[in-house]
Amino acid sequence: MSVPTGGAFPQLPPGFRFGTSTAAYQIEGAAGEDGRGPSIWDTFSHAPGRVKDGATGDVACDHYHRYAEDIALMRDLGVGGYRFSISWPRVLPKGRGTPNQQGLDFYDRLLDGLLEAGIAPMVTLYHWDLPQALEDDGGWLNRDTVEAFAEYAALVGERYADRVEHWVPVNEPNVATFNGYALGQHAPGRKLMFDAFPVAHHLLLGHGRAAIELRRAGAESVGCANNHSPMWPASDDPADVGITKLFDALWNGLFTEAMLLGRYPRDIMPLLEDAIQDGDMVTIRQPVDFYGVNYYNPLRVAANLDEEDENPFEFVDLVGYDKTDFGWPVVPDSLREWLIILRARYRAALPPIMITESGCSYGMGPDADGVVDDQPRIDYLDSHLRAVATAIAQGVDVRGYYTWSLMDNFEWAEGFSQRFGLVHVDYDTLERTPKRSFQWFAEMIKAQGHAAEQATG
Ligand code: GBH
Repeated sequence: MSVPTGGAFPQLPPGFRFGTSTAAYQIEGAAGEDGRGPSIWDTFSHAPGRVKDGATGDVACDHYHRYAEDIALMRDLGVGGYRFSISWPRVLPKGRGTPNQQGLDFYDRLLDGLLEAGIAPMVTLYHWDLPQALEDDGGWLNRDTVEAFAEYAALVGERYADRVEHWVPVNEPNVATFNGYALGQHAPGRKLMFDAFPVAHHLLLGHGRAAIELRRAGAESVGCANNHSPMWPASDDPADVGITKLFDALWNGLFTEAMLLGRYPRDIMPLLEDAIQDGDMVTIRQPVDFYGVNYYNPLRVAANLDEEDENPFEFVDLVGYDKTDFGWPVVPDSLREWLIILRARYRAALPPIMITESGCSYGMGPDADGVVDDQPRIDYLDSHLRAVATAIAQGVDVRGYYTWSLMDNFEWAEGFSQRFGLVHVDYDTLERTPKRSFQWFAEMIKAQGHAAEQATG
């Protein structure tokens, strides 16, 4: 198999954890089965015009029924870890109250199957599928949702803590706030712009309350999965530099500072202070055992000088870089850059880092021989793992890399049109076909610790 750079596989330190990542609504399907309640993503995807081609997660990858096959694939891949999310409305159809036993049983089967295959589970509690019943009461704008989330965390903590290696209370609270409540491209599709900030505070409170409940239930490792992008100003014009700083504070700073330091960046305090009650910042700053980074690409930011437009930010194309099929620039060194920035900003407050997502969308399917030749994904994984190795050599403590994603899946507003998987999914037959990147990832894992032999032949 051809290897893009250097002829050897990237080498990570002994004990480094390789894994794959997924989320419930994107893969499970079985949306109306076995007592699962509706989530905001069921509502959103069924509303006309919200998701590309009218796609929904009703069936998705049918992982709910095919989980055993998917575990077998991961055993072949040789990963030591698997990050997935629990569907809140599958275990609590109305978000709180009486649990759904069939839903709880499903995650028992999944966890037991993973452990039998020697794969350590990392479990996300909230990957954007809020029970619709809670949204009907205001969703994350309503502070009561935080208490419902804490009850849910206690329920699944008590049931599963003996089998879960790592916990992530909330996936990407920045995306949930901005894409879901400020801009409306994601469920629940609200366009509140700067009025969405209470959502950020409530998601952070949810993170803290869930961490407390999970630990009380015996969880040993609780972290986070925050989406980060290095922010590059579009020019050295002070307008662009200034607005880039502000967007960096909103996107990268707010959630991390609250979790690790128990405060909000001063510039954006005015947007949040009405939501803060006594004791909140202490609740949010729970000790985290690892800091999870979901990384995709850097952003080039400019000031939007059109004053009719409420949005002061403009995103400028990163010319000169390869793009994935999503149009996202491929800039591996910016992952290293972000890891270095995190360490410089948070120093002793920063726990060991896990890359909880990193991956790319390329659409190729099986050729005439049934082979899915996705060389660009191999290049992506190779170069990003090398960027992580370089960051480690430069002193950043990174312990794992969970690639997004195990298999092609429901890519939110893009429906099934963007494919991030190491495994191809045929959405008519639901047949799984490991891509060439899958073989590469498996060989890369096997080659750990053998760099010297390979390099010298
Ligand atoms: C993650 O979110 C999600 O956790 C996961 O569920 C999802 O499937 C996966 O990523 C892939 O999308 O301005 O064009 O340069 C990703 C959050 C935030 C990543 C915006 C890309 C900027 C794209 N995204 N970001 S662009």
